[in-house]
Amino acid sequence: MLGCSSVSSFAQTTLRLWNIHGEGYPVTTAVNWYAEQIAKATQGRYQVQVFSNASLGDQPSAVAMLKAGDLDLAEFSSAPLTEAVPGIKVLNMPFLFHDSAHMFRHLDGHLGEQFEKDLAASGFAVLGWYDGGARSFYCTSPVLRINDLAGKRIRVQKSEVYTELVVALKSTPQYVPFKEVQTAFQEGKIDCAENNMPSYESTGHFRLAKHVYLTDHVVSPEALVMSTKLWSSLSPADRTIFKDVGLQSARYMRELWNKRVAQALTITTESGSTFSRMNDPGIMIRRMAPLYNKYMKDPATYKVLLTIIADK
Ligand code: GTR
Repeated sequence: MLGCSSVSSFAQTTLRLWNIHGEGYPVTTAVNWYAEQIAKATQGRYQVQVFSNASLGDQPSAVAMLKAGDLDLAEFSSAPLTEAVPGIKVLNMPFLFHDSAHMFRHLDGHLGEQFEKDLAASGFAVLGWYDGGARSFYCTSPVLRINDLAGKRIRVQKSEVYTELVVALKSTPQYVPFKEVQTAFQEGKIDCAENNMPSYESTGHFRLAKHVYLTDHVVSPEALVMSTKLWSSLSPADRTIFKDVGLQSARYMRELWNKRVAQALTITTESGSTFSRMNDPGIMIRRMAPLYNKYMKDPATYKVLLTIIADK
């Protein structure tokens, strides 16, 4: 947080917001909107400076910086957050949420409140849940069935659940920062990656890995968060402003997201990507048994898992 005295009668504080995506991506548009609205709602007392494109470092280091209070705000996906907060690990579980609507029914309700408490206790005050969509695999060679993924080097985020998921498919997980995946494809260091369609398109990965295997294996959220260090220094009135505007930005992001998914499919199809849908999800779900067994036994996750499974 940079405190600067302004020439006017009130103090102005500049906050730094970290974001991984580039201009035009739904997350970026929503956090830019957030910055503008915060300036308006606080009559300029707070200015949010948005650093997009991971210009302040990759996502795992930004998570550590925010936790330490060296960053004020950020938009993170659930994978690096779950590394910092084991209580929310189920948010990356394969085939848990059917789709974003199912996920938000839980996140906008009691479970969301519980996740927010867990996150706050670890240094992250949630201002809004954004959509991370449904993730699928994409590869440099055709994938028509699950067994075609076996033996492939698959780029994943550095996260326990994603690692286990790929190992359960008999593939080799490769940790590559998001911004380096393109180079890893170009240099032949990976055969596949997995992501949602807007990221597949916005990163240009679709030009290098044309074969999409539509599995929707993880439907997960992202979150706009503030460091709890900053949150606890705010007045109750300012907390209300930061949270209310955060919730509005999340609604805005979710609308933009749905449009962007459709747009990404059109762009990648027109450029020659091929899509094959997994015919029998049951086969992949059965492969995930080691993960379900593990997290059903883990005291940090089993209650939440049961709650979601009971309300499918
Ligand atoms: C994207 C997500 C990013 C990052 C990326 C990745 O979908 O929005 O925050 O997590 O995936 O795979 O590294």
